[in-house]
Amino acid sequence: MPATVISGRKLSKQIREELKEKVVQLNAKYGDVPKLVVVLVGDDPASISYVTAKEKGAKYVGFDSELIRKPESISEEELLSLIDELNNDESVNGILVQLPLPKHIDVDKVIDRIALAKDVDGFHPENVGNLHVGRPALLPCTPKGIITMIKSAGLNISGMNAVIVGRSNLVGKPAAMLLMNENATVTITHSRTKDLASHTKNADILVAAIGRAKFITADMVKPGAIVIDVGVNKVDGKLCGDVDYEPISEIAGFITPVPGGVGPMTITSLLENTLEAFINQKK
Ligand code: BQF
Repeated sequence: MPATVISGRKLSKQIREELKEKVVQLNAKYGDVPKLVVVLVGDDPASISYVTAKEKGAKYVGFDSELIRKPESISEEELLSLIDELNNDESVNGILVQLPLPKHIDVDKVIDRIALAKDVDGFHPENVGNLHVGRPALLPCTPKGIITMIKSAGLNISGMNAVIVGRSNLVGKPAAMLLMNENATVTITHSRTKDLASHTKNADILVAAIGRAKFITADMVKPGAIVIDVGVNKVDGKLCGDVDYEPISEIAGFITPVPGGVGPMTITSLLENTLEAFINQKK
């Protein structure tokens, strides 16, 4: 039997309708709606498409949203003082600096500067630390979206073997932490892992976050597994996942498509985080 497709597009639509209603209620209560500010440095086409999706999502659910564009030539100091301004602006609830940044800017300095309460990407080390020790935190958007997708299919993560391929700070590591919080048994694999397939074949949940088109092949997948494809690779101008979709959809129990899978849910998680940040700042 072919795998059940977990559509991030459909799930995002549902959640965004719910968010829209919450925004109406919050506006009635506070006379104010959440405001998200996205900062884009330079004009990388992929980054432009990502910030456009974020703005569009924010506007759709009724947030105030502002895109601040700066030239590639902006100095680190100038960018840091822009963040200070946004931190001090009470009308701003969420701040997101689109990554990657130009090489002359230290990304760690930029992330460290964002006020903890407004860090809707969940990348600030104190948010990361809070997640690590199980305290309340704004969660990184992609891993948060992955958990939402698995749960939406009515699946109970507890006790499952979760294998993550890729150990980035943005996806692999925080996904491991969230899955562990759901009582999964977690393995993080990466480019130096020996006999990768021996790990992935044991996965009830397989998270592919490598960044190489069709890297995960059918022989690496356990029958019935939940396969989560985080890849956003451009191949001949088309978006392509890290998973070899067609053959694997014949083996897996559940699979997320690319496009229309984890990507839209990443944006939806950002909207959820912005709403959460707003509520916390009103308390
Ligand atoms: C879809 C991202 C790598 C590096 C930096 C919808 C997005 C992507 C795909 C999107 C991503 C990837 C984002 C789809 C934001 C996800 O329909 O499949 C939306 O906008 N993403 C980002 O901001 O920075 C990245 C990937």
